[in-house]
Amino acid sequence: MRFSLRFAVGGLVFGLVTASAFAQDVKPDRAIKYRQGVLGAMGWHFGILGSMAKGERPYDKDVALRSATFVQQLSHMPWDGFVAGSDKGAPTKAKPDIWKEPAKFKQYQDALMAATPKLVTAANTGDLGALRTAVGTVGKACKDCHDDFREK
Ligand code: ASC
Repeated sequence: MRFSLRFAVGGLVFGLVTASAFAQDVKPDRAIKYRQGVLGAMGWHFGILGSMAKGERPYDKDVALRSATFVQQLSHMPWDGFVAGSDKGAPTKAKPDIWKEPAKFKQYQDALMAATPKLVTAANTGDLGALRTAVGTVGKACKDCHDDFREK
């Protein structure tokens, strides 16, 4: 075999082996803890916005904008943790349906990621009414997915 061809085949084999080894290396318990950490951080910051929306915490534009920005960024992150085989391996409320209906799960992810920039826009206006509306929209996106895919 020509040297360059051997090199290319070798590279391909190496790539395939390392890619599959990497997929297997994500231990279910690590994936579960990763997504719970991200969702927990998102809940922390969404909770701050929720309590301002309800008047349980004084409205503060800078605090709201900071938490809204975190929620927007975090909303992209949990999904990496729902790897195949991580329906068990550590305590989790994730329903096995997540891996049986991936298209539906993806729709909920997309709905959340489409809604969270509205929190940032609303927080930037400095208007509590606008923030309340965006909190309602994002909270519904959280709830819609939880209703179908999270154990009570
Ligand atoms: C939160 C949080 C959720 C959502 C959801 C909205 O603050 O932790 O899971 O809001 O309750 O309906």
